[in-house]
Amino acid sequence: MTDTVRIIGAPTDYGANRRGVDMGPSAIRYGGLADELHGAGLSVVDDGDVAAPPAEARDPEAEAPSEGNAKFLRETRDVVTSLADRVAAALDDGETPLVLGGDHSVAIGSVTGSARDAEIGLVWFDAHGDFNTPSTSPSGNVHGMPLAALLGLGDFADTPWANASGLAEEHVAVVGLRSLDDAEREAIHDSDVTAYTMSDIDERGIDAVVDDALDVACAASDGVHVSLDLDWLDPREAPGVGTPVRGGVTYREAHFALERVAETDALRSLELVEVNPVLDEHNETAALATELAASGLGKRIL
Ligand code: NNH
Ligand code: MN
Ligand code: MN
Ligand code: MN
Repeated sequence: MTDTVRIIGAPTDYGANRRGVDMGPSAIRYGGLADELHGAGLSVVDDGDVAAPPAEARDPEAEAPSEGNAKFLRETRDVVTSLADRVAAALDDGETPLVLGGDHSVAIGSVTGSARDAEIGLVWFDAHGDFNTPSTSPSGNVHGMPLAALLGLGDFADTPWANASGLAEEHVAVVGLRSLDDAEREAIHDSDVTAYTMSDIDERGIDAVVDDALDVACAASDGVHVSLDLDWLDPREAPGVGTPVRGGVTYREAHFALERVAETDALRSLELVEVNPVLDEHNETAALATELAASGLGKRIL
């Protein structure tokens, strides 16, 4: 990665089950992001937020892409398309994009932008697989679909704005799974994505699992995008998320994993998603996100 980090906010809640996650970028900035990154010795540029009109502003008459039961797919398309351009522009300018969500559907923009004219790897830290498609999703929430979208699975095969051309299943690792819908479980088995559950971490330790995940992603030639859903952590550490699942990684395991990411020197772009300040306790999940970003971007204790 480069020494300058470019912050890009993507304040959406179109894809989530609970409102409020659109305030994530503000909460993470307010939680001290720039200070944390400066403390890590990095230069920081804040590119502001991509335009994301509130869900209430949608025009019910406007034509929506026909994608089964996926909610707000048209709004999601508009946001991720401009986000992809911003991420690609940051990389063109020699800076490291740091995307702040928003719900996890914004990853469609971060990853397609990062994978533009490049072969990238992807590490997806999450309690969930995000492997649903519009026809398999039990909720219709697009935050449960971004990984399937990026890989062009199912209905997404014909969704050009969602497929990341420079991303192959062989270069994708998902870490921390503990909540999967039945169709997701099957789709992950049928794919060439490498997936690690919380039991894998219990059995082998965070270091072995994260090393293997990074080996998978670092096999791509142009670097790695890291997508960090804050619900990857145990809800005791990260209460401010819309779909908490007990039994997640600890504070130290999360930092260790991000420190390992930094050590690879392969980080191309990073994103922090699903921080919901309405559900948070004294902004602690947002503050935790800032710390994890600093670890991932190379903060050193000694
Ligand atoms: N699997 C569920 C769904 O598709 C929940 C997804 N929620 C997430 N994913 N936060 O990371 O609706
Ligand atoms: Mn997610
Ligand atoms: Mn999740
Ligand atoms: Mn190794």
